[in-house]
Amino acid sequence: MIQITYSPEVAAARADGTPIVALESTIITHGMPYPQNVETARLVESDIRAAGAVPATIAVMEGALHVGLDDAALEALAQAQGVAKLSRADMAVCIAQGGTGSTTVAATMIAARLAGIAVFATGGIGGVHRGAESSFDISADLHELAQTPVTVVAAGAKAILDIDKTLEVLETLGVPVIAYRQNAFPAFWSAASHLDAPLRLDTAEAIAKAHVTRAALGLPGGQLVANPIPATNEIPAQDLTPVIAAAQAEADAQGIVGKAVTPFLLQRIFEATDGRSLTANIALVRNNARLAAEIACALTSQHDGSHNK
Ligand code: PSU
Ligand code: MN
Repeated sequence: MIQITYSPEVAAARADGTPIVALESTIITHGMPYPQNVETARLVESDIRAAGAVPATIAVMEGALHVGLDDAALEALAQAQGVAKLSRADMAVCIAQGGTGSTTVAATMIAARLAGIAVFATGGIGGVHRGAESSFDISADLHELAQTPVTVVAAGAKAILDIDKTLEVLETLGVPVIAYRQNAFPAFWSAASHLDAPLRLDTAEAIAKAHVTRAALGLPGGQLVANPIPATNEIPAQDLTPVIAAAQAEADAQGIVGKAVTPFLLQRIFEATDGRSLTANIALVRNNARLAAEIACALTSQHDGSHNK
């Protein structure tokens, strides 16, 4: 088994059974500009602590798989240039070569499972890109949800994606897609997309129970909890539609492909909305962190309950 470097805070939580929430680091290195990236990372961590859980931000640093980063490591990652963006395919090579990389949703799920962490908060998962019928660009995040038993709290899929196709692929892969307290599947910067999520649950306890039940059925894979951005922070879909279309057209014209697509689109949308997209992104990640902490706490109390029986 791979050796994991735990932060003192996460090591203590593991020892005394405090609920833990995993956090990814690609959102820091590729999803937001400096210094808002590190400020957001700190806020998200304190939101999780305030909700009674411990945050575990995950990254590979000089060949070591870190679960829980101290403030100096967060700052270094946030300022670093050219950090590798690690998914399922490249994590092992990075570690074996002694490299440094931030973890996407897929790689963070892999690390969380190794560390025994059941719940993970992010902004939005990767999905099926627009034009996937010719580009074949489908995020490895979707397949990870089908095979790694972690409950991922996200504000749906990023609106830059093809949401219809993303939901179809999740259905094919057998991933439970659970909207929180509404019927509509959220669209990242907007609380609702044009589609309903296949499932809906209204409490953290119900989500925790579904997580445990899925494992009890012997099913591999996790759950996607789709938590809408708070109404006060959302950007109406009609404001974003032309911005996203223009960003996508630019990406196509410049021949942007592969891992570079999502960071390119997020940066262009940030510029075109005068930073409004970033303000919304920060609000939705914090909202997801709070719900993830509640789910982690509910999972811990359900386990404690079953031990007492
Ligand atoms: N959520 C955000 N911003 C991000 C991401 C998620 O609010 O930048 C990252 C996640 O790491 C996710 C990745 O796994 O975008 C998707 O990349 P791709 O489309 O290349 O699979
Ligand atoms: Mn991709």
